[in-house]
Amino acid sequence: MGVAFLPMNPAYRSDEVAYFLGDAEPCVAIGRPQDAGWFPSVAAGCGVASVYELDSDGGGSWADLLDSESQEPPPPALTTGGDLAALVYTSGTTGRSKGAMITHRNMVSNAVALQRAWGFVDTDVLIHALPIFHVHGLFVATHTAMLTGVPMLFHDTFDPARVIADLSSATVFMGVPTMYTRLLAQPQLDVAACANMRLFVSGSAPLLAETFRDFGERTGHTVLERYGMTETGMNTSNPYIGERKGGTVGPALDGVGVRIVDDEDRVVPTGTVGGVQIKGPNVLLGYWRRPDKDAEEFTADGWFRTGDVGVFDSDGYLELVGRSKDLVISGGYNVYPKEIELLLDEMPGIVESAVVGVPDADFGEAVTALITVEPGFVLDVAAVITELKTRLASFKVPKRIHVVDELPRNAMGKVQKNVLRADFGP
Ligand code: MLC
Ligand code: AMP
Repeated sequence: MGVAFLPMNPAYRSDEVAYFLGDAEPCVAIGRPQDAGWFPSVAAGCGVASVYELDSDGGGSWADLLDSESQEPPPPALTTGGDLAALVYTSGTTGRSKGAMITHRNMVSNAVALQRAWGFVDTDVLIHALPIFHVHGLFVATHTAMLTGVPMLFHDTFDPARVIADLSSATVFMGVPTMYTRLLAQPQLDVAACANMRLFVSGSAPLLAETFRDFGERTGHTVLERYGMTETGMNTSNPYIGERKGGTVGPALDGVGVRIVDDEDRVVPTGTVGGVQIKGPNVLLGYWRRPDKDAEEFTADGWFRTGDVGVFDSDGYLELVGRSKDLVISGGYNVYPKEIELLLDEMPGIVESAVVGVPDADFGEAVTALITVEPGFVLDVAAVITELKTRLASFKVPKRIHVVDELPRNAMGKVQKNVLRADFGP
């Protein structure tokens, strides 16, 4: 149709939605009936010309409009591979979220590479239980199935018991690590339950070694871990045929360039840790209206800086060892600490705050806030959480808040988040 799609998490609150609509300036916005009390007015306030509604059964004013015009569909717009297909907002390293401009070529090249790498065949059936507003559920899962022309058993929320009940009618499942630990918590998960399955894929966050091991022991399946990001789609994958090494995200996918560099963007020898950079037809066109960010995130010779830190082993498998970006990944959702720190620092009685991700058995990392307060001030933690929930999607709201005397700083005066993660971890 020549339009670009901007998906949004329905958990976002009005301030978050207003930011995305104000930045992207879409001409049409489509909301859910349950948000009718605020979504249309927020969209109108951002200058969106037309606001429609769509419910989860496919009804609503948007569906009515399509029906009324369905007799004579408009001629397809002239779209080329390099045209914008989607704007997907991502929390990035600094500043507010940026719109990653994803082209048709980005999507197609990645879908074809994954379809081949994971051996999709026309007898496959995919269990799709991921959110469809991030690239994992929206592109990776949906596109591999649709490109192969196979059915998806579509779950509108992730319920581990329901996934297990569907395993006997399916062949492929894709999930984030939290989904695998929650599946393992179900006693019904065993070899017999998985007898019809051929592939379990994990990504979006690190799969713990014990989850990889326990899943293999319980089901007889070796989880295939892969690595990607909004800006690049998928970059590396453990092989479908060949050794799947736990703790690694496998070699580069066909057609995708992956290199490890030092601080001067020079390629380092195999076995040396460095920054992960990506080049290929999967890499975004650029950031929406942010040439300054394009200049920062791409090298002069066109490689994209992921902000991930990794190392290649002698077999060409990539191991991710950390992130240079200040980002928490909780249950596969990215949380940008600065966004929460700015809200906390505005609250009465709070002097300053630092938000970090500490290891968590369920979410992998749990958003945790450390706060200093004015002398004699008694912080009402429950009230802080309630206030944050009015401003932020609840997955961003800290699971724990600790009041501390001071925040540890290095010689440059920068808060030492690694010290906080170690001190407040389990
Ligand atoms: C839900 N909550 C979370 C959370 N998910 N809090 C922290 N981190 C999360 N990931 C909140 C809920 O809002 C609720 O808060 C409380 O935790 C309990 O919720 P729940 O019922 O346990 O959560 P549930 O709805 O079951 O969701 C868990 C989940 C979900 C794992 C199914 O988080 C999820 O679908 N994650 C996948 C995200 C994803 O698709 N990432 C891919 C990004 S693309 P309260 O306060 O209201 O009680 C990408 C690139 C790549 O990264 O490589 O793929
Ligand atoms: P997003 O911006 O939501 O697309 O998140 C992308 C980030 O998720 C990457 O830059 C990595 O930090 C992280 N990520 C994705 N897959 C993996 C994985 N298999 N292991 C570790 N981190 C991952």
